[in-house]
Amino acid sequence: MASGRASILVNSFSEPASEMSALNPLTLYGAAASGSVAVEATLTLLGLPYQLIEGATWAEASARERVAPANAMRQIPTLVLPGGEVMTESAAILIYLADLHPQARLAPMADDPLRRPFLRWMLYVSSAIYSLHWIKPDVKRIGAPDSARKAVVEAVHARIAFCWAHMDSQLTPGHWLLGDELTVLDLYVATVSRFGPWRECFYAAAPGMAEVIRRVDEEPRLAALWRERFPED
Ligand SMILES: N[C@@H](CCC(=O)N[C@@H](CS)C(=O)NCC(=O)O)C(=O)O
Repeated sequence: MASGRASILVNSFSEPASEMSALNPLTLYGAAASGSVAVEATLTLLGLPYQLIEGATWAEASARERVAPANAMRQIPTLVLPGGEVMTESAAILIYLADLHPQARLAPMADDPLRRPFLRWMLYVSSAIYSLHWIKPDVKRIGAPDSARKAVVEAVHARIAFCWAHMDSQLTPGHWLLGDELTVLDLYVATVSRFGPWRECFYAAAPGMAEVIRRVDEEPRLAALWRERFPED
């Protein structure tokens, strides 16, 4: 993950879906090269405007303080709904947004057999892979001394590679990860697979998913967003 700007931006990747949402937009605490980009990609595909409060929480104390009133975990993505309710947890936010807009077909519905692998892998990416990244900014978080930093980060990266390989062995992608429809799982994997140990390791660990995720990168509705939000790739 890269360091981000501390500024307030209004998304320019999508047109307002309705006058109501334009007047009362969502507020998203996020940062370039972070998990919020999956949420930004979803909001872009849904055409929902949002106010983005930028800040690289893993790198800047000021960014952590900025999000703290909304999310005491001091993490992003943190989404504030128009009525003021706060949502955290990237997988939950993505599933919620997709379910709320079924016409966009960004998630299989509850009675679709694909709903099971959809939920399984959404929660897996969150719990088995994304959560491991919390260790890396400061290995003392798990009680390891700074002198062990290199070994701890290597072990985390090895575990992440193992987890991608396991997922790859269990999925048979179609045009997209779950078949014919692009879902928020594609956006989630395209985002989290860009965190260290970076895409090269993901491609090596998960050759079956690699082709699909390259396709997600090239999705025309998202190309500008990916370019702006993962500028170092
Ligand atoms: N379980 C959370 C994890 C979110 C998370 O780890 N976010 C990172 C940025 S990508 C963060 O804010 N880290 C702050 C820190 O390391 O203190 C989710 O899935 O949304």
